Amino acid sequence: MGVVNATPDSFSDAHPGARDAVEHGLALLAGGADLLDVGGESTRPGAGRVEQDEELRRVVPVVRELAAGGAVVSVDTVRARVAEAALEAGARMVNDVSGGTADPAMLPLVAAAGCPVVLMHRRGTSIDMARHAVYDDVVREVTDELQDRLAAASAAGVAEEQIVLDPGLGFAKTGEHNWELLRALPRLLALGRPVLVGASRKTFLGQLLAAPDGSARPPAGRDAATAALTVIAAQAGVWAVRVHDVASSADAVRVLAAMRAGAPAPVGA
Ligand code: PMM
Repeated sequence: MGVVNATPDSFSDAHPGARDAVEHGLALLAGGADLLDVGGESTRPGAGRVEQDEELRRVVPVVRELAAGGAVVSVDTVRARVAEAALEAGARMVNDVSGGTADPAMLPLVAAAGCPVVLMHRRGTSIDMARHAVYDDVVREVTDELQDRLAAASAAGVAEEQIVLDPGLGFAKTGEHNWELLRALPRLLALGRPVLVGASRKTFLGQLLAAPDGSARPPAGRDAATAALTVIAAQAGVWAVRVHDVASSADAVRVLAAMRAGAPAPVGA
């Protein structure tokens, strides 16, 4: 899943104009993306809300053009109205980082549309999530809370087979919480639903790759580490990874697929 941020303020990879965002989406498809995730509201820690009309203005034209060109598009939004407009414009999936908690109309909308939905785990909102990063047992609590979201979606009429779960790396999680969740991917998969992982260029990778003076590696220098996590996620059996640099992760997945297939080395190699 390639990230298309139609936002002026994402922590990495902002594409403020519709033309710019569409071109970026096309480049991600050329790099091997199966799916494009278009979002108009930054979720970086501390980010304020964008007005609904502004989010619609950013997202809908980009979804429409990419979908018209044949791309499979998901819309990254917590607003039912934005999800609805994006589905009308050709999106086929909704990616809700609030897991259906931010807007009471979201789960009923998804149920009525009959489309797949990503329910991501988070606590609090972008404004206050840092202070919610407190767990006794992060894996058990995230797993339990995802199970609750699954139950809420089912109760709202969403077919279980349409639901994808996501541990929400970095959303009310410290770096250590993220690593614990990544080590526990089999436990998330044991919930019985496909799992999406979004580790791409996130702060915990910047911290892992910090310079000797302790300063975090900037986002653009985190793609090799992201691709390493793509291998680990794919090996564990996750359904998709949400990444900024699609080409490196697509290559990584191909390597894993070749290993699994026992593919012979090319002649002359
Ligand atoms: N991360 C971001 C935004 N949307 N959606 C899902 N399902 N999972 C994620 O981990 C996730 C997401 C934040 O990253 P960005 O600012 O690069 O979009």
